[in-house]
Amino acid sequence: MGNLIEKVSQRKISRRTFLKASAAGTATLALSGCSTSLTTVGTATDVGEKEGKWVSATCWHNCGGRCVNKAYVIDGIIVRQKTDDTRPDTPDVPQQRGCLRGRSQKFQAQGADRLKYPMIRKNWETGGGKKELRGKDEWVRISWDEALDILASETKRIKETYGNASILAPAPSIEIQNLLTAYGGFVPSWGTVSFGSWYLTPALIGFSDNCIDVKALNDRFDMRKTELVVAFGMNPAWSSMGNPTYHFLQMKKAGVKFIFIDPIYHDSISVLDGEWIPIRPATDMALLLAMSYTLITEDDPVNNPLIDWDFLHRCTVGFDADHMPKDAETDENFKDYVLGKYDNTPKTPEWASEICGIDPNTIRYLARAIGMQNKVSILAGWASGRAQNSDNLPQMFMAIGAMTGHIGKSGHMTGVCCWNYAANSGPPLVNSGGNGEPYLVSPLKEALCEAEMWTAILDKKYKPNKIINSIFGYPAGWKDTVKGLDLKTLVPEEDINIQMIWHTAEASLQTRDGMNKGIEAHRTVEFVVSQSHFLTTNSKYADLVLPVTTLWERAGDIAWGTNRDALIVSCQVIEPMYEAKDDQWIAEEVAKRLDIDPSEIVNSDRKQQFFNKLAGSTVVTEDGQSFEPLVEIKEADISEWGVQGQPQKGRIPLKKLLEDGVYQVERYKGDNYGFIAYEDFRKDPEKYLANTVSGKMEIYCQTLADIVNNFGYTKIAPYPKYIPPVQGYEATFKDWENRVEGDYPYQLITPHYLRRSHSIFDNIPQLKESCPNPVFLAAKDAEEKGVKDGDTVLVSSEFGQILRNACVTERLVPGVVALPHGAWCDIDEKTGIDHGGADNILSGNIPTGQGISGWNTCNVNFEKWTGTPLIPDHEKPQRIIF
Ligand SMILES: Nc1nc2c(c(=O)[nH]1)N[C@H]1C(S)=C(S)[C@@H](COP(=O)(O)OP(=O)(O)OC[C@H]3O[C@@H](n4cnc5c(=O)[nH]c(N)nc54)[C@H](O)[C@@H]3O)O[C@H]1N2
Ligand SMILES: Nc1nc2c(c(=O)[nH]1)N[C@H]1C(S)=C(S)[C@@H](COP(=O)(O)OP(=O)(O)OC[C@H]3O[C@@H](n4cnc5c(=O)[nH]c(N)nc54)[C@H](O)[C@@H]3O)O[C@H]1N2
Ligand SMILES: [Mo]
Repeated sequence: MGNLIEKVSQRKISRRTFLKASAAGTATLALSGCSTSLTTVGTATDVGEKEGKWVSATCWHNCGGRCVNKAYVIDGIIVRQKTDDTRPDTPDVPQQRGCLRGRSQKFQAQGADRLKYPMIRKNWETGGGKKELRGKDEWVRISWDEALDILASETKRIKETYGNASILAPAPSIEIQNLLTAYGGFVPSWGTVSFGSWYLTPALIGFSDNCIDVKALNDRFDMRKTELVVAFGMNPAWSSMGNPTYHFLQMKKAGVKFIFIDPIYHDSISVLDGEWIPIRPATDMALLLAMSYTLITEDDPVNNPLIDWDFLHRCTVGFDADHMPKDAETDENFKDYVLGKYDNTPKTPEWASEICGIDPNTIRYLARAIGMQNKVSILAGWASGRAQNSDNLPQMFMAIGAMTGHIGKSGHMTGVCCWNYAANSGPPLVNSGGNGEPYLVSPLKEALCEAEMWTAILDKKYKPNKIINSIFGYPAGWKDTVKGLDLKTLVPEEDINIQMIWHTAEASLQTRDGMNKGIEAHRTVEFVVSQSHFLTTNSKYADLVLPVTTLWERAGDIAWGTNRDALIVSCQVIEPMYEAKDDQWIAEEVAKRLDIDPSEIVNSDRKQQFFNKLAGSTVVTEDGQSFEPLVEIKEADISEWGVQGQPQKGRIPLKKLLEDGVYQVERYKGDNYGFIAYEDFRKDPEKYLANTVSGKMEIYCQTLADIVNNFGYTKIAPYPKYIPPVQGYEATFKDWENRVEGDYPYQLITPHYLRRSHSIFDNIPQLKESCPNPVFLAAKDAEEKGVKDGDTVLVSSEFGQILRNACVTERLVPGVVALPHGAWCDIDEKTGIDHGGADNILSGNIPTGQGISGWNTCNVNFEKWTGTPLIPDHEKPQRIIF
């Protein structure tokens, strides 16, 4: 690559003429950030007159949607985007249309703030060199050779000095995971990230096999047969882009009524004309216990049948004294707990109301509404489980679904409706093949819980545990994992000495608990490296920053994640920007320098990997009984691609799939792809056993209590019991009994926000302008504190402080502050206050239960800021280093 800076200065394209060639009026960034334009385009007039072509593309983010995205490329520059137009749009077979973020993807790929070259911190020296300057030092451009040599020699030095267990790679990309494993191992991180208590609990109690369970609910056509949806902490209009909200609209058209239980009157409630029952965060357990109390005390099998005794009897254990599982170590049961037998506190609506803030009569109304006589769907997002001490909450959802019999029947369901598969459950109808790459697992026993990852680095102590022994720890195979383990003895703390942090395709410094501690930890270790597209927070606080290619600069891929109906493909859209390299190339180059044979960690290039996935893709047969190859591949395709493979017959020719960018299974009413979750189990629980010790759904689950308690953080019961979160509503008071307000009297929640996919897209000026990322304050609270809409506000917790401009709204429960998740921090080094509004500046490091990251349990205070008001985010300069 020649000198890009020189080429930039030689560029002749004027901004005005370029804009003419570009559909969007906001193409300035694409222009100023685009290297490929520099060598190939010549003048603007050329661009305007040249024919381009549409290239199938897709997003590469963990955003809650899975959509088709197409890029119009002229001479190597993306000038415009569109979304799915391969078919007509109908309610049953909708187009897979993209969102505001997907349609801004070109501003990402061609952003002016893309990292252009490898860079090292100016004051860096072997061993660290002024480590406290991380995050504030200047950057120096270096060559790839220098960068790779530094990276390899620091990895070697640190391994030889401190051992492999001094190298932390939090949630690493596979190439670096393989590299570090081949080099003897590293310390991965583990955590409940998205799922909170939905991480381990469901699999242990027989309510799903995994934290991501696409088979937990009935399919989208059957959902239209329900009469009432009661949804807890679910806002698909914000957090499941693509079709989920459209599927809900079809339910509404079919006459379904919606009740939403949420601290926010959000856009999904308004679009579905739902009934809003405002609730305080992390108090769903109290509400559900009181609903259970109403059901138990009002049920009359003859005159007022609310409880499905048949289902409880046949399919569950632990509901009452007559149905205890054999391995129970106490004689306590759920029903008697609800009635107050053990603590003299019946869980009445009046009891719950004090905690959750919902009127007792409303609680009774809700309980009656979900009684067994009605066709009800009880749906939950993960958000209410992203709370400290919530390990029994998924069990409570299962218990209430079982009590009311809304499991395993058409029109009835209970479970998680979230993320990519919201409102579109059932086994996928079309599947990607594998890429054929190795997956090596670090042999070390050390792994850090993300809720204490940063404090473990600072304190040099961590809590090992016996259960999470694989990197992801996905729990479907929990029985094998815990076989032979003594779950009654706790593991003592152990020493750990992290001296190197290797960041890859994650934003952990932003997205994990307690950023201020995280920054401190980053300023303590001897070496930090980060591979990224932009100067993200991970990179800003690193020593060495390596620019990597985006998916659009690679050979192509199939979108990961789930979209039951559709398989979405992406081709290479543009050439690599500037000196950006593939993560895989970096891993191979470092391997060579560490005397590791690259073939140990990588099998083939990206093109072959893409081909493997395509060739292995399958699609359901018309009768719904089996799967057949999706893609037809000819000998000529194989030689054109220059890959290894065999010709095969398939549903769609390779070229057509790549051109369309999507293959979608046609669905229609009465097709063979309907799905009722737990139907077999409900019909014959003796034959179709649940994956539990008893083979039933366990409302009392000894395994759950034993496993969770063995993590050694906090203690739970084997059945749903209310435990106030460490930082929950009760903790907003210094003295709960007398309701004396504490120093942090508000509860913070961090909803997933339209501007971003987590931290991704936060640097896109267009999105910043359209979604300003305020802090949402309840009108009553704002008035009490003299804060007006638009005022700059200082939000403080025990752990940090941020500034944001206020959006004062009636749509939020008083006592709650809502700060959108994922903004990039922008810390004023003089005051330590974050002007970016990063949510995890406010969160602490408080692991509870199964190591939960309790995003929605964080207590804060706020006040009007008397210093200089904050300018809108989009007016701040971009982070452009070179
Ligand atoms: N306070 C609070 N914290 C939360 C949450 C919350 O609600 N509140 N939500 C949690 C949830 S649900 C989740 S899933 C996590 C998400 O946590 P993360 O996964 O850490 O978040 P992302 O912002 O998606 O970070 C992905 C990063 O990888 C980069 N990247 C993408 N592709 C590549 C690639 O090919 N190579 C390299 N090197 N980099 C790449 C992106 O640019 C981005 O910087 O956050 C969690 N954190
Ligand atoms: N725009 C956008 N969409 C995304 C993402 C993103 O970053 N941006 N991230 C994706 C990912 S990885 C994930 S895991 C999903 C997460 O998606 P969700 O789990 O839906 O996450 P949230 O947006 O945090 O919360 C949804 C709703 O729950 C409410 N809520 C919070 N706490 C409680 C509570 O204790 N009880 C009740 N009843 N309600 C509560 C919030 O007010 C909000 O309206 O989103 C995905 N979609
Ligand atoms: Mo997530």
